Amino acid sequence: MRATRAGAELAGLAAGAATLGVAELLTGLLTRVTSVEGTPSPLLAVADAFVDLTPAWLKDFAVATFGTADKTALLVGMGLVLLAACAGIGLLARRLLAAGLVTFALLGVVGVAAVLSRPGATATDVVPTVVGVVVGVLVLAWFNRDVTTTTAGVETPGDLSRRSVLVGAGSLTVVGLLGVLAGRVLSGAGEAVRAARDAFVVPRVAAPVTVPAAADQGVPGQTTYRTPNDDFYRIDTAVTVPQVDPGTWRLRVHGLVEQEVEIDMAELLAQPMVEALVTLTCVSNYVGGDLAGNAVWTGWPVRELLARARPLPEADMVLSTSADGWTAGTPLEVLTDERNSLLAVGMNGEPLPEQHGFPVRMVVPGLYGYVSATKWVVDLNVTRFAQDEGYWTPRGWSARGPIKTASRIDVPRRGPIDAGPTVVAGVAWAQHRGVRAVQVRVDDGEWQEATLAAEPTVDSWRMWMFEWDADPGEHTLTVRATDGDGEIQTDRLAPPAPDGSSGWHSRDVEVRRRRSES
Ligand SMILES: Nc1nc2c(c(=O)[nH]1)N[C@H]1C(S)=C(S)[C@@H](COP(=O)(O)O)O[C@H]1N2
Ligand SMILES: [Mo]
Repeated sequence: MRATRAGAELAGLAAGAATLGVAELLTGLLTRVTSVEGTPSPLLAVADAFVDLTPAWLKDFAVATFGTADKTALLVGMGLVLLAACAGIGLLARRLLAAGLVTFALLGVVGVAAVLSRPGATATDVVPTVVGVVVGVLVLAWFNRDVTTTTAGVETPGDLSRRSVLVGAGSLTVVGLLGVLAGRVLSGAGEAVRAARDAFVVPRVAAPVTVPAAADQGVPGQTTYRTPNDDFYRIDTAVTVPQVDPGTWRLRVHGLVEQEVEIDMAELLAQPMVEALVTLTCVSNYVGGDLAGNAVWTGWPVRELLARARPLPEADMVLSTSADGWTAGTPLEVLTDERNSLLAVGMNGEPLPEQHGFPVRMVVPGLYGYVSATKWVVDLNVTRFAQDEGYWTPRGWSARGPIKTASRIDVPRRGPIDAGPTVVAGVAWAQHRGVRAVQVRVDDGEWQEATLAAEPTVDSWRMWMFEWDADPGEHTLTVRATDGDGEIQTDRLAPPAPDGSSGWHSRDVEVRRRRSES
């Protein structure tokens, strides 16, 4: 009896699900028993490895298309590819069992390679995946056991057998997926660190930041000066949030230094901490995009730590590394000058949210996040740009990433709006230079000055508003900012890669005649 098409596909799925179920369950058990976080689950390892191999244009596309949901999109996409692959292998196995089994095993090799590619992975980490693949191969062979024995072409009255293949493979698929779930739960993913974060107390500082009310203009729909943690954009390469226990966290400073230094959490928290307002911006932000956020950060200036290590004169870069192996290359000068470059432990008065780098991240005013804002930071290598490069540089992004002056119209949205007095409002940024002026232009008219909100620091963005007496019809509003050095934002259009988008943001608005006038 040969399985039906559906039966063959389902057998492939059952093999795949059995592999994942066994591998994830074993991973969860191992993690629970050894209580070592971070035995990479094969599924997530493949996702992580995929992210690392992603070319710049694809990353750019993913962020542009899915924004902060890029990780969900990746996992869903991976799931679909895996489904199709397993179903295909099931069909192949029905025709040519050996070919199906070998292809399945090759898929397993990809999983093993992905697990091994994770930073800090050891040989034993691959055990769950290998066992899972073996189980999957056996499952596939078992469902196809008849194929080889019935070459004589004797059709058995196969209805029952066919149904039993469907039922068997279907149930095994469900059991496998339950195994994946159980594995994730068993691994206790995140419990310990969640508890540590709940217990974490953000240190008090001598001079707390107070945000003046005048930093906001309160126009409905306009960005708020401070971004609540829950609304703060998130960008990183981590498919699962790295779990870093503050109790075992250490930060090492080494490389071109006179004195290697290592500090732990107790020592970090004993340092005089400061608070600073800093607006972070992602280099992937398009003109008019929302990959920027402003918070009060609590931390210890990086320059104090670097001063202890005493960088050698030839050093010009600090390569910071996160717990998951991601790196950023930051000019040494920016970390040692007077600006508030911080080893931050607090975000808007709370411990850093796990997604934003708990327990410690870097925050550097004036530079895009990809060259400075290392979350879950554990290592600072004092080095040279000529010698080392951060994660994104070999992937097509510039080694240096100063933030370009930008301005954005938040309201009005597309419209239609009523004719008459209308408030146009938004935000502008030129971190560490400040925003001196914002101008708005209606259609091809003159540039007109917008009203600026207070600017508590040049390291954060600045709100602006403009009163517009809107005439009926189609109009285009355009905005541009002038930075603290008097430099007008360029109108030269550039995409995010390689060093940040530029160009003026404009918005088409349809204005309709007021009812009373019509
Ligand atoms: N460990 C780690 N840190 C990272 C990244 C990353 O991928 N991994 N991405 C950087 C980028 S590109 C940006 S824009 C900022 C975003 O910080 P946020 O997610 O807290 O907004 O984090 C930076 N720090
Ligand atoms: Mo970014």
